[in-house]
Amino acid sequence: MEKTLLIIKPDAINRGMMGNIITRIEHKGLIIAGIKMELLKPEKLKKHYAQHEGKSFFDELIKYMSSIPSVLLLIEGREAIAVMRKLVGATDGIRAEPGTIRGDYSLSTQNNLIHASESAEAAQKEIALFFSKDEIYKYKKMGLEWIYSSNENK
Ligand code: 3AN
Repeated sequence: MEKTLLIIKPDAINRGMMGNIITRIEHKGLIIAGIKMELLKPEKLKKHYAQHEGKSFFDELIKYMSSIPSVLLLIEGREAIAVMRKLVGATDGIRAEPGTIRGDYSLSTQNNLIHASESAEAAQKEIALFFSKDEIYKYKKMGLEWIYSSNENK
C-alpha cells in the first residue's frame, strides 16, 4: 500500500468543500491514515513549495496558503499517489477535466482547492514535513475485501 500527502487548502475550507473532498476520497476506497487541521506557517510552506521559490506567484502562494487553516491528510491505498493526482486534476482549474476535484470546483491556477504529492519521493518528504509518527494510524479498515480483489489486497 502506497502513502500520499494531501492538503485541503484555505479556499476549499472557506468555500465549505472540506466534507465533499473527504467524501470523494473515502468513496474511492482510499484509507485515511492521518487527518488534522493546521494553520500552516510561512516557514513550513516555503520548504513545501521550495521548487517554486523565485517564481512570480511564490509570495502570493505563501500568503494564501498561510491565511487560514488547512486540513492535512495522509492517504493510503494501491497506487495512492497516482490515484490522488487523477482525482485532483490538472493545476489550472479551467483546464482540469470535469469529474476531477479541480475540474468540478476551481476556476483558478492558485486557488485550486487541494494539493496531492506528485511522486513517491515527494510523498515521503511531505509526510515527514507535515505528520509526526504519533499522528499516523494503522488500523484494520472494514470492507477492504470489497474494494480490492484477493489478489490485489496485499
Ligand atoms: P500541482 O499542485 O498541480 O502539483 P504545482 O506543484 O506546479 O501544481 O504548483 C503548486 C501550487 O502552486 C499549485 N497547486 C498552485 O496553488 C500554485 N501555482 C502553480 N502554478 C501557479 C501559477 N502559474 N500561478 C499561481 N499559482 C500557481
